[in-house]
Amino acid sequence: PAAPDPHDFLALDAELSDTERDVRDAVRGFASRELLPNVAEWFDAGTLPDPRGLARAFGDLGLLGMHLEGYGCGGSSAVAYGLACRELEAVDSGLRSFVSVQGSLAMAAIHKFGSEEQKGAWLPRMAAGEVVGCFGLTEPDSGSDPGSMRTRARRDGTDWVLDGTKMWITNGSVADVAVVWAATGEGVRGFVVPTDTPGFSANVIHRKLSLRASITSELVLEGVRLPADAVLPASKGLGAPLSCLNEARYGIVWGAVGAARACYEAALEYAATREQFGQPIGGFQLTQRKLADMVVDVNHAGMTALRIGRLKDRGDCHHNHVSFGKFANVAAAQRVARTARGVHGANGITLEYPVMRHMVNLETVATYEGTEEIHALSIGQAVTGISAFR
Ligand code: TGC
Ligand code: FAD
Repeated sequence: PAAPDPHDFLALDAELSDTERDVRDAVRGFASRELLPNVAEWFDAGTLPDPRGLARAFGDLGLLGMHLEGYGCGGSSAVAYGLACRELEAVDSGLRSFVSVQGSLAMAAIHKFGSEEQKGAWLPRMAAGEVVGCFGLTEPDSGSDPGSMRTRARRDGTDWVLDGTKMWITNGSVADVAVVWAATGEGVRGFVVPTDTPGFSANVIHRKLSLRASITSELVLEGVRLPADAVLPASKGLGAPLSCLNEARYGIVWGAVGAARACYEAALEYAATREQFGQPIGGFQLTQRKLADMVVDVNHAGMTALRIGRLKDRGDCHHNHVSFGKFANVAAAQRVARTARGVHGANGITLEYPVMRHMVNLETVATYEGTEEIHALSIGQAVTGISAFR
């Protein structure tokens, strides 16, 4: 048998279909041409300078809502979508987030719970990247426990009126449309809010030390009056936003593999070229142990992503499987990023190398879409049958 390829030790990509490989190559090619050369500058600037241009480019590539059916969406397999997330997050978690929030949160909410009119009005333009969406669930005092949200939607005649504040909303101040979750007399419901509606405003959150190549905002809703048809008709209860989270969390299961792979590959190259004590640092036993730990984490995470993707494609992926993948793969990527940063010595703390950028991005990835603790509790509940959330 052939010796393992250091860049795909368990030959996991050999398990992919031709179509899946084509998606991988198209996204990897675009990412290395258009994103990788610029991402350190964007991260340094703490923003995305041209989010609308980026949305159109992602739309042209077919990445926005690529796993949704119809309405101009790609209808790809879950594995193909996962590979796209992997290749984007190998560049930067913020870029995968851009695609996740548009396709797996804002578009998925409209696709799952919207009327035919809402789907037709929004999804084709969102798939093309002409319209940018955001997803407002988290609030200043309601993060892991979204059921405690204070944003309220009340009826006024046939209209709805929304009041409240959403916090930490990716693309909030770029978006043309916000999917906002609010408590109503009939439980939590989703609303499609054009961001030019009077009473809606968004403020960029500055001074982030993580996910800097991504725009994060506060949304303020003050007496936002919406017509009766702004509510997502099939959204009833907290399960509705949570089912959208499953889609975005699934993308993170794969994305974390990309971030981990990028850090491992950077460390492998650095270990081969950096010399101390008259030899490449990759020749020291302690460095080899680090490379061994990293390659195992990257491949374990890759296997987990592929397994969960195949379960999803055959309709057997429970949300606890997604919790397993998010919990395991983000932690693995964090270990790899920290180790790779160390292998780079002083160079590792700069933006000349990707490792510390990934390392600090992964602090966000471990927090959003359910913290490490929340997914540990989901897995704990799944195996014991006992809920320990409260
Ligand atoms: P609980 O009583 O357990 O559940 C309420 C209802 O929802 C159902 N459910 C789910 N349904 C689908 N998918 C899931 N993952 C589900 N989890 C629970 C559940 O069966 C129940 O249904 P029913 O019919 O019985 O009413 O709710 P709880 O209040 O105890 O909370 C459970 C908990 C803690 C797991 C949940 O609230 C949670 O996941 N918290 C974390 C919040 C979170 O992840 N927020 C993310 C915000 S969006 C974001 O971060 C975007 S980042 C940008 C990017 O992705 O790049
Ligand atoms: P908290 O819920 O206050 O948690 C604080 C700590 O307490 C954590 O360690 C947590 O694990 C722990 N904890 C909480 N409950 C328990 C428990 N029962 N048992 C044990 N430990 C517990 N949200 C959106 O809606 N849309 C977005 O687009 C979005 N984008 C984001 C982008 C960025 C850059 C960031 C950082 C966040 C984003 N979020 C978004 C918000 C994100 O989902 C929340 O930050 C996350 O759900 C955690 O909520 P919190 O920050 O309020 O932390």
